[in-house]
Formats: sequence, structure tokens, C-alpha cells
Amino acid sequence: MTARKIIIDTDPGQDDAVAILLALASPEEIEVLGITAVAGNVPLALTQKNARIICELANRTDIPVFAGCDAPLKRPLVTAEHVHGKTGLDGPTLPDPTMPLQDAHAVDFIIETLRAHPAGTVTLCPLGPLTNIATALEKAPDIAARIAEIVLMGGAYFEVGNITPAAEFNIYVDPEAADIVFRSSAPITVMPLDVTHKALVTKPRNDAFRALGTPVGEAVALMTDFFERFDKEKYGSAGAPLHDPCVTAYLIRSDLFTGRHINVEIETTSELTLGMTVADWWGVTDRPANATFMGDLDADGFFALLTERLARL
Ligand SMILES: [Ca+2]
Repeated sequence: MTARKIIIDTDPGQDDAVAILLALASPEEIEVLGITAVAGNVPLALTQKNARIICELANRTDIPVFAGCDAPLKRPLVTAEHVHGKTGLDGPTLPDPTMPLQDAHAVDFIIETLRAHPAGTVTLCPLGPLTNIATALEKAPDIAARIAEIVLMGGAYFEVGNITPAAEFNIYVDPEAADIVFRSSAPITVMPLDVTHKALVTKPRNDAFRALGTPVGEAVALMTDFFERFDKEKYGSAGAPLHDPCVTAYLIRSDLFTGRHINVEIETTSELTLGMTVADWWGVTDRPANATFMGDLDADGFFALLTERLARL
């Protein structure tokens, strides 16, 4: 098979880091054209730096990293240091990056890459708030029809919310951007909390990362150790949910996931439910389907894939 060409749009974030490492470890299935950073879990100055730290951890200083939007379209930035720590990558001690940040703006890189490749051959993988993607769609509406697929982590239906009672973090931070993306007519696949809360790093799964005995295995074990404190304390879950790696795992093994092709719209006006992904899971409206909304994953298969691939780095 030919590797899928992708752009990873990200706000690292320990789980973003693991998602990126999984992609870089899987060249047969995934060709990473570039990484675009966005403000989210932590401010942009840290997310663009963290993206480069992760590339260097994987010895992939050839991957171009771009900085994008430093704030949501219409709102002040909300961050999540309470989950990810002050740096966004708390856990391991990783060296400051020496590889450069690219001069171009992330939004221009997204637009130019989609225009430079044949239509339907570049997949976008947003792992954070959708500000960069929405800005690109607004600036260059022609790119919507050129996108092969947008596979994103965000939203929830049965799990409802994690940053507010009604909303998942990525969508909540920039609901106007999410609204633009979900109305774009590009093919969309969503990894909501309903799926990612099943991708839990239990103790044996964490031990398996550490047992790789490599710098990557050790770093991933320490990142998920750190990340898990929050979820264990807050939700009493069995381990840290690896939200973002669901996106890159889907590109390698879509058979690990099941979902429904349904209508998904974004709440942008209510203060109470701002950023809610209103997903018509039960088909109670006749609004047209615009996204494949995942509902379940094979968690053991997911972690087997992840551990096997990380061992390659
Ligand atoms: Ca993220």
C-alpha cells in the first residue's frame, strides 16, 4: 500500500506526543509532510517547541514544524496545564530542540500543501483546537474539496464533556473553528471521548512502554505516568486516556475502530453548552451526515499496535 500523506496539526500535550511518535514509527502507512502547531493545551510558544522536541526524540529532524494561530478565532485561549503540566510535556526531562522552526505560517503551509498535491491525497490530522484548520478553510475555500479526509480528536456524545459538563476540550477552546470545519463538506472522521476514554494506559500497558528499554519507550512511560495522575484523581479511571494516538492509529488500523456516519453540529452560542458536539447518533433528525463519529475501539489491539510501533523508534 502507499503511505497516506498527512499533516499533523497539534498542541503537544503528552498524548499528542505519542500520536506523533506513532505516525513517525509507521512509514509504510503514514508519510508526515509536516507538523503544524496551534495554541491549546499550552500556549503556542510551547506547543511549537514541544513538537520539535518530539521530532528530535524520534530522530526525525527532517520533519518541518510550523507555528500557527496563537489564539482561538473569537475567544481568549483556554489552556490545560492542570492536565499536562506547565510545559505541556511534563514527565520526562527532554532536551530543548535544536532543529529550527520553519519561517512560514502553519496556515499557509496547510494551504500550499493541499494545493501542491493532487486533490484527495492529503489527510489532515488535527489533535488540538481547530483554529489552524478553520483559518486555512476561511482563507482558501478551494482547499476543502482537495482534502482527502480530516481525522480529528475532539468532541463526545455518550461521555459528554471533560472541560465543561457539556464539552470536550479541543472543541470547547475554539467552537467557532470547529463549526467551520464541520460545515466544510470535507470528509471527517471523529475520535471523541467515547473512544479515547477506552484507550486507557493501565499499569501493564505503561510497563510495556518502559520495557522497550529505549529513550522513546522511557519517555512515553514517563509522559503517561504524569498524564495519568490527573485522570485517576479526577475521574477514578484505570489510567491515562491516550486521546490523540487514536487518530494516528486509525490511519494504520481503521479496523480497530467502529462508529456511525452521522450529522454532527457544534454549539457556538449557549454559555451553558458551548462547544458541545451535537451528534445525531440515533438518527432522530434528517440533518445530513457530515462526519463518521467513532464509538468504540479494540483497546488491546490499539495498545499492541502502539507498543510494537514505538519499539521501532
Ligand atoms: Ca492534543
